[in-house]
Amino acid sequence: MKKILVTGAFGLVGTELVLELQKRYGKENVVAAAHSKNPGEFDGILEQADVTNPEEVKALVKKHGIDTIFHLAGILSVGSEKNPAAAWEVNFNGLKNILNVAKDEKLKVFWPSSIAVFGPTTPKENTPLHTSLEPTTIYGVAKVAGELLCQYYFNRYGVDVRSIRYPGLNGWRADPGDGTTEYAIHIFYAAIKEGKYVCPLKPGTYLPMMYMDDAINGTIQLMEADPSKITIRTSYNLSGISFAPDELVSEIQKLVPNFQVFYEPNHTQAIADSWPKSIDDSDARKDWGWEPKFGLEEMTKEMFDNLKKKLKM
Ligand code: AKB
Repeated sequence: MKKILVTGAFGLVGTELVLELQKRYGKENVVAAAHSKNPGEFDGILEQADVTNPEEVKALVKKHGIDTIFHLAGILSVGSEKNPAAAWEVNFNGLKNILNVAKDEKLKVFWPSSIAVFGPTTPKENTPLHTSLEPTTIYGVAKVAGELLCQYYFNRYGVDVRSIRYPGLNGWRADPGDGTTEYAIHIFYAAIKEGKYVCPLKPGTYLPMMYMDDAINGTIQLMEADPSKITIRTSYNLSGISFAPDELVSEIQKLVPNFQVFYEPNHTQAIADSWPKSIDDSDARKDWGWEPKFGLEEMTKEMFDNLKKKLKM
């Protein structure tokens, strides 16, 4: 990884990944590409790119002599249900465009899949990597198709594409997107700003989650692993923490004792109910040494302290 392009560079993951890549590989070697957003005080190489336009992506790759793409641009589960056609165009066709450029220009690619590949027929506890994939959301359908496309491009064209099924990610640097697990970020803003929160999921709704620092380290670790270690070319399961909203609330109440939460499940409950509660990530541990560092307590403290500083409260 000498010259890196990150698409979706100012989303929840991109914002933190770009900073870490800049630190490890040098600011001059990381190109941050966004669709339209002006990131304000960004310090680095900034480009505008629409991943649904293959010519635009190819031109960027050639202009900067890119050898690696972290393709993060995408629409999350709740946003995708609002516009399934746009979700397919960005999430599936966008990936196809990136893989085609990677094939032509011999690039290495990272692409995030998600626990959204799983559905009601998948075992809920300790969900294995190879299992029933029958998602109920268009986001999940595009992720399953995307995983198979990645594997096809590896087998057929030798594209070195690597992927992780991200669980719900908790980060504080960027604003949360339109996803199902993002309640676990919104809740911190509410605790700090208002002292109360209306939770869109019921107590007891366990979901696989992870603190952003673990996700960023895991992503770079996977990309730096020797190709001989990578046995999975669809997408690796990755596990961090598994918790339900009421458990997160109890942790936050240790820091904000008067924090009040009202449970009013909405349409995201059905999505959450279709996803696993916990994940078996033994392949990632065995193949490239994955090990998460943050538990629920550490994550809550980090989120709270950093957000308070960010919000100047
Ligand atoms: C979402 O909830 O849509 C995402 C995801 C789990 O992929 N955070």
